[in-house]
Amino acid sequence: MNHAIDISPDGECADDSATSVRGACPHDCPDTCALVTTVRDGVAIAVRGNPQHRHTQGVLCAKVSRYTERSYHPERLLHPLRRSGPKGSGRFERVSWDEALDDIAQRLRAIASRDPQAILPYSYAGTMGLVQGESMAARFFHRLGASLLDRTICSSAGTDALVHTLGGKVGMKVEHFAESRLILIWGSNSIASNLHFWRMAQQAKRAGARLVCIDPRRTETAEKCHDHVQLLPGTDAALALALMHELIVNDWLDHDYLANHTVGWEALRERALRWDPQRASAICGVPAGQIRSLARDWGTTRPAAIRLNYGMQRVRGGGNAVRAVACLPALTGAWRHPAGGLLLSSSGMFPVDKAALQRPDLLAGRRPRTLNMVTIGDDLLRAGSPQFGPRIEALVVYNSNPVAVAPESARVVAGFAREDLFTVVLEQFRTDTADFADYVLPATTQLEHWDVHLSYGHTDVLLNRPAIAPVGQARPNTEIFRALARRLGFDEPCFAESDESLCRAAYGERVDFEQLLQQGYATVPMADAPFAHGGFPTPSGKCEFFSERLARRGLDPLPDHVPNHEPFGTGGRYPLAMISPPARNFLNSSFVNVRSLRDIEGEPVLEIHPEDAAQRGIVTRSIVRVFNDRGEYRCKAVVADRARPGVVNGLGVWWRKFGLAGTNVNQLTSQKLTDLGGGPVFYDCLVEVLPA
Ligand SMILES: Nc1nc2c(c(=O)[nH]1)N[C@H]1C(S)=C(S)[C@@H](COP(=O)(O)OP(=O)(O)OC[C@H]3O[C@@H](n4cnc5c(=O)[nH]c(N)nc54)[C@H](O)[C@@H]3O)O[C@H]1N2
Ligand SMILES: Nc1nc2c(c(=O)[nH]1)N[C@H]1C(S)=C(S)[C@@H](COP(=O)(O)OP(=O)(O)OC[C@H]3O[C@@H](n4cnc5c(=O)[nH]c(N)nc54)[C@H](O)[C@@H]3O)O[C@H]1N2
Ligand code: SF4
Ligand SMILES: [Mo]
Repeated sequence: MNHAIDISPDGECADDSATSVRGACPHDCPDTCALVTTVRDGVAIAVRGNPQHRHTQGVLCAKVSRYTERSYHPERLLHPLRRSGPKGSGRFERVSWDEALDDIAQRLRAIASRDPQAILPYSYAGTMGLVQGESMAARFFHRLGASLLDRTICSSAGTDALVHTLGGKVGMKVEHFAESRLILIWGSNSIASNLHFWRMAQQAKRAGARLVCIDPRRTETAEKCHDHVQLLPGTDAALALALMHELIVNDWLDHDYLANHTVGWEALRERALRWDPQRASAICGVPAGQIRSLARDWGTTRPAAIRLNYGMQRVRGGGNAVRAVACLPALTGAWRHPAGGLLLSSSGMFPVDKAALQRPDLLAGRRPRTLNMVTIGDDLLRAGSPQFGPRIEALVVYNSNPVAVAPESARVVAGFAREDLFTVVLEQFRTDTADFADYVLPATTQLEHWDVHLSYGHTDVLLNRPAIAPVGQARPNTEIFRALARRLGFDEPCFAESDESLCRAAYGERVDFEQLLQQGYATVPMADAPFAHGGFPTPSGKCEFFSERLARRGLDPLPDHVPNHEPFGTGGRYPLAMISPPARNFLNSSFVNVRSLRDIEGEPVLEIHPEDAAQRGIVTRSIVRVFNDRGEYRCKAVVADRARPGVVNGLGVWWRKFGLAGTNVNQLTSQKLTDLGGGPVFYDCLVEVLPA
């Protein structure tokens, strides 16, 4: 409690005995809200959005406005646990921290003495905090010489695509969408997953802007837009190329912008001219007339903007799709206006000193192999070989729930069930992954630790101060890795660095830490209309339609339509395409165990179009078998036109143990990868659905 400061924002504190502590939402969401936690007698009694923070505006989503329910959950892990039954049985006994850490250190030391690459860290964005994410943990694994993890499970296709088109994760400022006259919401269910952007879009709509949603699912966002382009999954590049076709033939082009600020226009022009709307219509499954009218909107409205998001990336051609869409603003010179252009992720605009946090120098010249987190199922089952390196003998999981979220669960579960695998899981709850651990170590939540944040939806840095003491014996991730480092004899001073000092190191002098301490957030200076006069952070300084760097990698230097691994209409036994976007009241697999939120979601469901349902004798609430060669999943059907014909929506990501037959939708998804970035293809998945 000594870290708590009373900020008394307007009307926050009802009485003198309560303090308010400023923080940041840690979850993997573009909005990175500023939180204010009210604490009385050492107990957090409410978590609210900070009304003074311009992006949060005092509003949190339903999930985090009930954060005290999560932090004080009766099933919070309160002390270390050691496995006492067979792998995966979820049977554990309580042990002391010393017992657990001593044994873990000894096991890791023994494996490392043979080959430290047999140890694999596995983490993602359970917290997006720069400190409780990859700081002390990365130092520990670097010093150990463990295998490196390629953290691809969400955004790497789009990242690679943006790097090779615009030069990085850069783009419009979110606040300017409020002034746009046309907004394409492309592969984003903003109401569910990017609420504070949606508020900007609403503001624009009230001022007369036109909103178009491009999504195979009729989402709550699509319903509130003026037009909905309900294309087949994995066909976005075809749509974007046809839009270019129309811009060219109607001369809705900014010739000056093309001449001065782009590379490869002639080549792209030639390719796009092969994509008339008729051809795209056949691939995308939308009327050619709708494509033409969308092109007219994009070609003739100023300022026009695209909120591009993750939906289109989770298919084989996800990288090319993002590249194709990212070219569109340059064709019309949309970038000239602050309210024109595109935003996928703003995270590239933060001057984070990663090396200071992660200390790759601790590798001391060693070059461990890198494993792709998407293929954890296959990799855990692989034998040692000269190509692969050593068999994985130990796995240390933190900030992630791979048994629920990684593709092709049958393989993932088989890997985690290996009796000869030593698994340590740092967690707040007994997740599906924790059930497979040899040791489960209780981790603090955001209310209990320090952290500092960037955002991928706005441009403010946020500081998170602890509001309450750790619940039970929980410890911050950093503290757990410090303790392991001590036991392994890592005596470099960096292993003694405090969390507050790590928070300062994240941005060094580039962000005013005193301001962060005072108000909880600080804005990263960034130009409005960053590319009005070109100046893209690419090697050429231009928007690269043609990428020399991709050509050098032996890849197509121009964006193209890359058909799905499992294209619609070719499935034979598996005629339906399944996508599995998030349920609104969960965040990936987080919050599934929070009762009040799970009650809203009800149970795992599959949305299916009335025509597809009728052909199969499926009615709403009937239990269906969803299956393909990788496995089978049972859930309740919802017959509704939220699903388009031919596409079923399996809303995720439920914990397996809450599923009807102990599985979730990832039983069906594949470990294949995207064209760029080595990302997952969760939405590139053919299935059949039958009554159970
Ligand atoms: N409430 C809530 N918010 C979240 C999350 C959550 O689980 N719940 N997850 C967070 C995380 S980690 C992420 S990455 C983001 C994800 O959020 P978004 O970026 O919005 O991405 P998705 O929800 O995966 O997909 C968005 C939309 O794309 C559609 N879609 C599926 N396939 C395609 C396609 O091929 N083309 C197009 N154009 N659209 C397609 C889906 O139907 C969905 O409605 O949200 C974050 N915010
Ligand atoms: N079928 C399908 N699968 C998907 C997706 C999909 O749309 N469809 N979405 C994918 C996407 S976009 C993503 S980003 C991934 C997300 O996958 P993950 O990053 O694994 O995200 P979560 O499922 O939220 O699990 C995060 C876990 O971290 C824990 N945690 C939170 N904070 C801390 C902390 O401070 N310390 C420790 N030790 N633990 C903490 C939480 O309790 C939670 O169990 O899932 C992917 N999987
Ligand atoms: S999950 Fe997103 S919308 Fe909800 S509080 Fe966190 S940052 Fe804000
Ligand atoms: Mo994600």
